Amino acid sequence: MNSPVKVAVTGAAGQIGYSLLFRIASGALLGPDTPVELRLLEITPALKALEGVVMELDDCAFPTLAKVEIGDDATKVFDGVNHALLVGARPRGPGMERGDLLEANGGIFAPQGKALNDVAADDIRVTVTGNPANTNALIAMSNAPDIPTERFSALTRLDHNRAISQLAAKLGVPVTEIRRMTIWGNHSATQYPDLFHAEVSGQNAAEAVGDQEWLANTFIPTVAKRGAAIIEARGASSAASAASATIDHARTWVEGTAEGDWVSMAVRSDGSYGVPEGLVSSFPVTVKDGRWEIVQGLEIDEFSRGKIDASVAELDEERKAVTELGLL
Ligand code: NAX
Repeated sequence: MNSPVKVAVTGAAGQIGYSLLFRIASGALLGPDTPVELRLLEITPALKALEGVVMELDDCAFPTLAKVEIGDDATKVFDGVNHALLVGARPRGPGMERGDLLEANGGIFAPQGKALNDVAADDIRVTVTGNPANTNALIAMSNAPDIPTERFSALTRLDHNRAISQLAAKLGVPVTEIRRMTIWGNHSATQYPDLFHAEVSGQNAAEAVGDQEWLANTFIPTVAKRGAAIIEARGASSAASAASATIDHARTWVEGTAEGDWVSMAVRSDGSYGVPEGLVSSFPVTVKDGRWEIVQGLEIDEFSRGKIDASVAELDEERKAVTELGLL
């Protein structure tokens, strides 16, 4: 057995946490040979509920779960952590404007970024799931000047997985036949799931579909509005699938992408594909030896350009708003 890896999860007593913690503890993130030490952060009123979740974790007797620590102080909980999965966030309440939402989340992600900066391990990797995920990641990154910016990312893997699943269902093929899916832009309804560079059994996906009408008017909105459809059906937002995607994202970051394939991650833009530098935007990335790289050289046609630009414009507005709020 290797020595334990410390994985922090915030919002650990929430819905996503209830699925995520058990998957991590059972080895789904780091494999059967790597023990995990869970560091769970919650707000004070949720600590009692979190104690109950920890009792259940104990009751699973997971061979890979070395230790669990909980608390409401980020500086203690993040001490020495190797992975930080930032799930806890402030949801939009009744009458809340977007600016209020960004401000409330700034109050969470700025101090968490500072705490990570001060106490996390040198190899820290940060994945932001809590919404608005891209801009929350930007806030955390900006408040952690000593952590390399490439160690911050936001989750668009759930959108990526949804896109793969919708395409596989349309073509009647297993999901394993689909490669090179890309989500561009923001994890929001403006995101752009791109079939022009995806492949199905080695064939271009847009050509395999052969139906621009379906692509533009069914596929894209179905993927982009899937979160709302789940709320409508389940009466609660996606939780198990979001936890699963969070694990996929963090695991790919450790293990790398398969040869010839890529995944979607929201990472700091270096200006690639005309996305303004510094925005945390979703791109196609390959990962090797724990480092991601934006896939270069994809041809972007007019249709895709318009969709990417619209989502990136939203990110740019969010950045302006949090800059004005003094959160960066
Ligand atoms: P819940 O409301 O069930 O849980 C959130 C938890 O975070 C609560 O227990 C709360 O006490 C805790 N929390 C709040 N502020 C905190 C702080 N400062 N420090 C630590 N914990 C804090 O939400 P859940 O359904 O688990 O969703 C969590 C977040 O994921 C939400 O922001 C949600 O919008 C976002 N999602 C992101 C997705 C993605 O693909 N990026 C998809 C699923 C999900 O919608």
